[in-house]
Amino acid sequence: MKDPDGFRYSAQPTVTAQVRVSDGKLWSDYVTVTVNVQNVNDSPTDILLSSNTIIEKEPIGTTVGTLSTTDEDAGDSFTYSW
Ligand SMILES: [Ca+2]
Repeated sequence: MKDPDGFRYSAQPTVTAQVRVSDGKLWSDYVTVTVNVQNVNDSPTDILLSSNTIIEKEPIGTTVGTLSTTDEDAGDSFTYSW
């Protein structure tokens, strides 16, 4: 069984399909099968900076803004580097 768009837990955690089997002579009735899609970690998709302006001559260590991240996995925590 293949999903043409790829299985995505966030879009559809279970996939249901109608399946019919043949012995080459006769077809059986349709049966419904359900596939449970297991969630895996996804990469963060965006980084936002709440403010990008600072007044000149502010002391070293002054906060310019706060970074936040978009990630579809609830509860993930993030580290930033540059
Ligand atoms: Ca993630």
